[in-house]
Amino acid sequence: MEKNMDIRNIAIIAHVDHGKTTLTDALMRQTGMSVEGVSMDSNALEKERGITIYSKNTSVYYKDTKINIVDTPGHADFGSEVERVLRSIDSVLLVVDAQEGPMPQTKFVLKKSLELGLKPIVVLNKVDKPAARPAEVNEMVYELFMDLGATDEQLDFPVVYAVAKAGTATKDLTNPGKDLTALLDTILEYVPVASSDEAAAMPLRLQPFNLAYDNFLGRLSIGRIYEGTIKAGQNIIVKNAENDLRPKKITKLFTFEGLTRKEVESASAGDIVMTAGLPNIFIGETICENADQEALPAIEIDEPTISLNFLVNNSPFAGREGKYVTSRQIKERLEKELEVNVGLKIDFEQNDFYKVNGRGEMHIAILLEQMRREGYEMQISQPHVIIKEDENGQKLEPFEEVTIIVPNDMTGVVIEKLAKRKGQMTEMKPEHGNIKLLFEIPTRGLLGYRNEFVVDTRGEGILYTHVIGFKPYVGEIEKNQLGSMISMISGKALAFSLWNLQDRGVLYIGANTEVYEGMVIGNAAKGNDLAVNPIKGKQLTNMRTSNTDEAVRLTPPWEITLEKGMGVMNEDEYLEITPKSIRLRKQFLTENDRIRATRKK
Ligand SMILES: Nc1nc2c(ncn2[C@@H]2O[C@H](COP(=O)(O)OP(=O)(O)OP(=O)(O)O)[C@@H](O)[C@H]2O)c(=O)[nH]1
Ligand SMILES: [Mg+2]
Repeated sequence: MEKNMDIRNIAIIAHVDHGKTTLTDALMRQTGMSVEGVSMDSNALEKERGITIYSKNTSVYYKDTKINIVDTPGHADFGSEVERVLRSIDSVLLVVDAQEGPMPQTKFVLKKSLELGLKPIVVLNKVDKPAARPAEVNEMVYELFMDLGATDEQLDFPVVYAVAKAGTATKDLTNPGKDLTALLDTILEYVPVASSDEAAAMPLRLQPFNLAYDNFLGRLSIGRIYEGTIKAGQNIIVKNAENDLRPKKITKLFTFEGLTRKEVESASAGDIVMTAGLPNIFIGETICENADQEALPAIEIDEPTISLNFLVNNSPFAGREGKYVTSRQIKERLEKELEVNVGLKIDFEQNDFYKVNGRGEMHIAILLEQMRREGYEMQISQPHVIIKEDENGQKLEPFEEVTIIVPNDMTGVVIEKLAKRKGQMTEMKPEHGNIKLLFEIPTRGLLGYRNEFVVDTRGEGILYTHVIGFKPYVGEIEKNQLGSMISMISGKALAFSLWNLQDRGVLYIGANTEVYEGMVIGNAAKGNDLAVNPIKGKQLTNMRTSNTDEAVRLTPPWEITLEKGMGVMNEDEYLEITPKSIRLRKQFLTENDRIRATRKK
């Protein structure tokens, strides 16, 4: 890098799907850093789900300035990732869908940005949508800034109108842009220069805000250089908040260029770099030149809120589909995950299971999905919330803010159910034709609710959640847990028997599914577990009946996915996960063993 090139550091933040990644991709293309078809959502799962899971860095060059950009995930379960990033950049592009307007996650990321004293640039995106209402949304964004206590300076935000998909931006809607020049110029105008000659002349201080992993280089840290210069091969000292010192050596140094990393000899204050050679480096530590330099203020990592066990798959179908099935293989994979998955904590103390703590069901589900794609098989136990104690011995549990948007006639059932689950309604107001409801609710009460919500609102409702922290435990929550319909036999499920069973609960499997004794094939509406025989054929009569089995009309099964399974599973069940299948099962497969197990309790 040239010596005194200007650097600007920004993050792109927004609610899910408002167009952060599309905008980042277009910025990279128009500055010549990538080509059509290349996306920041580079991970296979990200591509498939169409969401960003990991925040990622890129850099583009514009008018002799290097702009480091961090694209962040919009989904609330990855919200703590955004917070870390915000600590290390100088401004944000707050992207807001010009039709939808500010949504729950817009509020959370903006709140954090304002608290950190950042001055956002507002990008009203998707102004091409026929129902876009940029003027109105602009007003709503202004109100949101006010509600969140923005300073006068912050309230004076510039607004850029964009069609990220087409790669255009303008500051004046009557004069549509042809490219993203208007946005790039706004960035140069408003984002402070990342460093100064004075800072560059000081001894090195660098703080990682993200981790990455390379099979050859091991753990990598991604951080911002606040002061001084870092060189490949340099001996440095890692300091943490407790002021522990670890002398280490930077083996390799990289900066970002488009989507690739570029190996460099040195980098200076203001830049964002990736370092190799620090196997135990962690987010928020300080890399310094001398032992007597002060550590930078730590970056807090949000604590896990839910916990569950990972076990070896020991179902009768174990090992049929997976490549990696042993507990050692699962352990190694989880250890590797800890290298990069900052919100995750794992307890390897037990021999027969690993206790995995994460930031929500989606956080865990993404890990499980990654693992099954790579060929792993495993089982998980029912997720539980993590209960803590404060210094006075008071029990605390995680709470979430839930935003629900539903048609008017569905508010009754939502309010009733969330009240039962100890939710407190904090707001209720009309929002273009629908009703918006806000609740504060213990995570415990929310577990398993999503599935019910979809059914109760016939798929028309929208539900967003966001962890707000630990609060005093609210006591027992009574849930009308459904029972499970359990196969008492192994074999292939027949349409005829399923047809008889579908009145007694919702089926999770269709005809011809292979089942085993102890597998859960549906729920039992009556409440208690129900052992059934799903492979029984129609009794033969004198009539020709060979074709009746196919003729039977079945309601389509409610197929178990990772998230659905985690939501409906009971305490005494496991979710069996293989590259091809997700099955629910009883921990004890035979009825006798189950009876014996309950007697023991
Ligand atoms: N009509 C229209 N659609 C857009 C525009 N920009 C993005 N989209 C679409 O919006 C969807 C979401 O875009 P993304 O860029 O993945 O959104 P994101 O904010 O990165 O989403 P997460 O990272 O998952 O929070 C995609 O289908 C885009 O094609 C736009 O300017 N106009
Ligand atoms: Mg994205």
